[in-house]
Amino acid sequence: MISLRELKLGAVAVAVALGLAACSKEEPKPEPAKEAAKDAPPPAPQEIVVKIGHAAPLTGGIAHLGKDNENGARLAVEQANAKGITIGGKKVRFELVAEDDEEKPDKGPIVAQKFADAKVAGVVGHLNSGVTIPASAVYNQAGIPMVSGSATNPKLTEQGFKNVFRVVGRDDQQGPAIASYLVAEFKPKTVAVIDDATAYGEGLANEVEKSLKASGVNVLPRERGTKDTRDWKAILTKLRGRQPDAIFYGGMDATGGPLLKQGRELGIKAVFAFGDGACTEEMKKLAGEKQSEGLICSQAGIPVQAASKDFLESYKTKFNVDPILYSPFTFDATNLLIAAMQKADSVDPAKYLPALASIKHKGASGDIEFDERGDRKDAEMTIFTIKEGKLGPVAIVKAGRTTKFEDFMKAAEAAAAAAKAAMGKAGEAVSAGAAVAKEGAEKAVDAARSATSQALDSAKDVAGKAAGEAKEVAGKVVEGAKDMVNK
Ligand code: ABU
Repeated sequence: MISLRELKLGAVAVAVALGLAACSKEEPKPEPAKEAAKDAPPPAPQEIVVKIGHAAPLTGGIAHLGKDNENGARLAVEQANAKGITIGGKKVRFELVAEDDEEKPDKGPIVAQKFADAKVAGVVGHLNSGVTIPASAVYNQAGIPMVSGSATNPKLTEQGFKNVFRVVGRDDQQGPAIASYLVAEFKPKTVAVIDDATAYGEGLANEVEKSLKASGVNVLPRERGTKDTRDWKAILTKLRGRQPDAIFYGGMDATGGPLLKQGRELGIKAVFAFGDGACTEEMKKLAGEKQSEGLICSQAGIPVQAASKDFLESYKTKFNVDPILYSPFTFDATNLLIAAMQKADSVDPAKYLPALASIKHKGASGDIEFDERGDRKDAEMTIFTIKEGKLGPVAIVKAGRTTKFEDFMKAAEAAAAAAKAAMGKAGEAVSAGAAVAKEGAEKAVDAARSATSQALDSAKDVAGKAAGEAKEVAGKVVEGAKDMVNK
């Protein structure tokens, strides 16, 4: 006869045995709705729209340059959206909000306030220094980071605003570069300087004049027009009488073209030299092929034709025209804002601003870093000339050193090849590392598999034994129960 304790144990053992039996049975089929929910992909991250403002003249004499700037920014936004960027756990769709500031200084703050009201996360622009400088005060007040791809007047980054950046060089770099090229190549004794009375034109003319005078060149009293002057004949006729060896003009191509044309028509033989705003293919159309021959001009950055191949091809494919002047820079400016947001994992201007200030970026216009003022470190200056009807770069001035453009390109190509080779080596190293890691992982998986199967085997043994014992005890329980009933 078995004891009461054995009976209890037996009851437990029966329960265990029945439980084991139940475990070996097929699971009941889950309800279809529940199953579908389980198999559904995880919910897509929530999408947010991040606005980036772009401002430039889209009407008026330099609308072609404004559109070129906008195209650069638009291309960067579209490429970022095509990549599908996630920031702060949310999928981001960037939206370019483009405004026409009409090249008017008083329109700058109005457009800036419009952007602030629209809660843009950052601004690319403006094009003109004279518009960017007053607009920058509004962006500073609103805490909106802004990056100009073309404004070159030094004052822009000397206001102590922490949110203001530019990816082109400054006119106190550009002025000396074009002036020294003029002096070295043409050895002028007397130079006339004209400007368009804008922050850019006048500022650049001042820098050129300073450098020329430092080289011992006689500079004639300043002549001045406006950003809308198309008739320069009175000024040019006056200057013709002074017989300058060269004429420097600080202004944009829309006004520089007629200046050059009328100068030649008046029989002026002097060398004409212009700054970046008037260093475009447009010059040949505005002044005429013959009249524009021999023009020298500068750009406060690399020439557009030296921009990255990817950028040049993508721009042409998208807009069906070649980039004109600053679009590689506005493309970079836009990408800098986006890269800073990614680095900070935030689209909040206050949070990503420090990331923007310390960014290191490989852009279409070269490697970009900012100094403490927000100026581009080590910006290149390019000197161009129109020769045989072609506007082409002839020299690059960097850190006061002048290099022939062909030599600059050779060095850049060698550096690109070296970088490619280094990337290839890094890729091989990564692959080798990956192979070792793969082998290790396969071994670990095998070991885990065998441990699992051993564990399963012993679990089966234990379960089998337990079931056997349970059966035996259950038999005794039944017998004991029968005895108890009989008694
Ligand atoms: N850098 C030339 C044109 C733009 C400006 O006003 O600075």
